[in-house]
Amino acid sequence: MDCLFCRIVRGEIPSTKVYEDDDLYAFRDIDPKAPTHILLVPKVHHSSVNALDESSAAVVAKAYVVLKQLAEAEGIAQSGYRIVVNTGKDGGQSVDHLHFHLLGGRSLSWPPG
Ligand code: D5M
Repeated sequence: MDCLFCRIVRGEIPSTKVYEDDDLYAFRDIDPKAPTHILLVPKVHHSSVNALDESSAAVVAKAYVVLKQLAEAEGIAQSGYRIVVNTGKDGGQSVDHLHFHLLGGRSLSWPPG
């Protein structure tokens, strides 16, 4: 597949890996928007939240546990952080492979633009 994040997961495109297991892969965002900006992706390709169904529920639940562990490892669990899943054009999604942004290390404003 030509998907950018599938290629990163396969190691065909370099990334700064911070976590990997059988189901998930995490790496640092190439254009960080906060001191911590990690992308966590399921290894199985889902184009977006819109492509999820009951069969993908387990990996999504696991993703949140891993995101919490990554926040702890980054030292931002206590100060706080944000998990973002941009979906579709209006949601600001630019890569069509489901990914969770983990953002922290500074105070994040709300609402988003
Ligand atoms: O987020 C897509 C994110 O993917 C965006 O924050 C940039 C990041 N990105 C794009 N290419 C790379 C590579 N090669 N390495 C690391 N990070 C990358 P979205 O929510 O789809 O806008």
